[in-house]
Amino acid sequence: MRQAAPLLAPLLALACASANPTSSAKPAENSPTPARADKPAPEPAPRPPAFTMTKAMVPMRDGVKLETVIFSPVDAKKPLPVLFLRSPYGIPEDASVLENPGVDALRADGYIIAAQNCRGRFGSEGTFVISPPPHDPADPRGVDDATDAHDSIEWFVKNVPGNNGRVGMMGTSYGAWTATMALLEPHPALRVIVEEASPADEFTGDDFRHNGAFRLAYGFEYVARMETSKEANTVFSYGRSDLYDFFLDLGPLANADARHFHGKMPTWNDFVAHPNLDAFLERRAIVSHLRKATIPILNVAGWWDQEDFYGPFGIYATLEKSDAARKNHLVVGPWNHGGWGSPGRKLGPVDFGSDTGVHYRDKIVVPWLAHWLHDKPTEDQPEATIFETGTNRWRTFDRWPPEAGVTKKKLYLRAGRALSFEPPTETGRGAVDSYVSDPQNPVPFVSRPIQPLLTGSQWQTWMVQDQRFVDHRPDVLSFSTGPLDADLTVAGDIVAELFASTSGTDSDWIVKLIDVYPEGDPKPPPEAQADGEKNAEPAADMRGYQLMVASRVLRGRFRDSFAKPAPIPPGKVLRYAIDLETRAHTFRKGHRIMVQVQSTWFPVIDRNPQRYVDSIFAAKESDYVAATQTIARSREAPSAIVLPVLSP
Ligand code: PG9
Repeated sequence: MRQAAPLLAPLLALACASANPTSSAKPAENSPTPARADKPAPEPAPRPPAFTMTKAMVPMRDGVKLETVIFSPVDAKKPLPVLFLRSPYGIPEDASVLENPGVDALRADGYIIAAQNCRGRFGSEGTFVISPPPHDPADPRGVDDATDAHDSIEWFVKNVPGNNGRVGMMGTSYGAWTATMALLEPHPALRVIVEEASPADEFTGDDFRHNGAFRLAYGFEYVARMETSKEANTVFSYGRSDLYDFFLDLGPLANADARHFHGKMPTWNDFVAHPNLDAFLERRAIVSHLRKATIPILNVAGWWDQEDFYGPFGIYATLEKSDAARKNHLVVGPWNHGGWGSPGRKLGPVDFGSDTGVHYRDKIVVPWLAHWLHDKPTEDQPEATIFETGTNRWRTFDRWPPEAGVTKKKLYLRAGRALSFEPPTETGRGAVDSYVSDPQNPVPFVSRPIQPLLTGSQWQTWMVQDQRFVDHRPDVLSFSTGPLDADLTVAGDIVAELFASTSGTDSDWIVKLIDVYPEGDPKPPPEAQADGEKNAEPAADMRGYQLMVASRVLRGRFRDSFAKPAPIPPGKVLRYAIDLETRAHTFRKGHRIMVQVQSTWFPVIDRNPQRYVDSIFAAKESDYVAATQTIARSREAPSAIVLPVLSP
């Protein structure tokens, strides 16, 4: 069955609906507050059709034709720009998806909307490859997603009645990647790009690997979804109620192919063939090819994006190196993957105090598109528009990460599972904490039973789950400050410096930075509210809540080089720098800061066997061994988390 909604996610985002590009299931926690059921909601008045739909097979330079639908407003009074969306997830079968009051803001400005299936997906001809690299520049006949965008735009401006010769590309995730690819061979009619969570580098930080550690559950399920059938987004049947059990029973990674894929999933074969960073993987990272924002581009990220958080920052930073013309901008909100399409007031139980998704749509992206495609005068787009969580407010910065007012401060791991800005005074080998990491009993990344990622709802909000579900495990070390006596804001890039040893010869180091909410007695039930209809949902009990604000894994073998992994000398204390990416968060007065350290995070990350093998994709059952992990907190080996503290 075709899935129209994913492709139109960016428009549905404008349409105030929650749409996730890889899931038709909506995250309940991210949905608008339901109205109380005691009064039936009035039926919305039927709306006249707003768009006519035309189907086209749009020819590319190599003769391949791509399946495309074009929606033209019925009441256009002047030639209009085209908003162009490309993805591999399917195109709508009719215009009903646009008959939504939320599209009114766009409708008022007036756009022709074109949606296209990438090569080899659904009715598009050609061969599908997940995020293929750009063609060899020496090959004048080469094709890729940049040439496909170019050739489509050429066709639109010549063939779509009523277009004004301007095109904007936008998309979420894969769709954002296709829009960003258009920068490599931009058609002169392409005037603006909005990329919402495009991946930038699948080895370092996006869907499939983080710092080289394999994102097992996502990689497995996504590949099965996309490479089982040309005509469908396939739902993999696990035959189990808990993904934790499914992947643990799978055993060594090699069994995924032996038992399930049988060599038929090209992308899985690529994972296996390229365990380390190499020329093949570098060519696949869009950041290796981007040079300059010759077209205005809005890079949009969500703080709790479970798929492509690294991407928009990577693209923004790459283009920023040569952006004297200020065409490259950043927007970050308190969202999961696609959350900019939800009301954005809440993510899971975490309440941000206002409808941040609505703000993004009404105040940022609709005016931005209108400016570049309709010449509407608007205020200058700030360099970086950032939602600071904790204080829950939008702020603007003239660069990201910010430098003005930022001091890097080390928060040290101390004896008694404490965290302190005072460095440790103890010396010697005794100033350590230890745990046993057992690949046969890995730490789950979200509470069990773990649902399928792309059809369940857990995946959407796992990054805001209360971390108390693991803090009592003996293989999770939790270090904490006392209650803060003043707000503490971090803005910018965070790094953990671990001085650690393992009894094994390879190890994962996972560090989580957590905001612990104050304890206390339960609040009395809220008084009946005057606007009880609107605020019917009771506020979540957040006492003691452990909210993960940053988290990352480093696979120890890659500590010095992603291209040349090396075994860890057993028992040797080494310094590991774990990049916890970037944040804007205020730990409020009375909250505590916590750091958790662990060595498994399953099955979001595959198990490190902990015995060094050349490729973990070829590890044998007997390579998966328990190891004693030791984290130093002494004067000579002062493990710490380095925070970019922003002065108030
Ligand atoms: N995160 C998805 C994806 C993008 C690009 C490559 C592979 C996966 C998506 O949501 O489209």
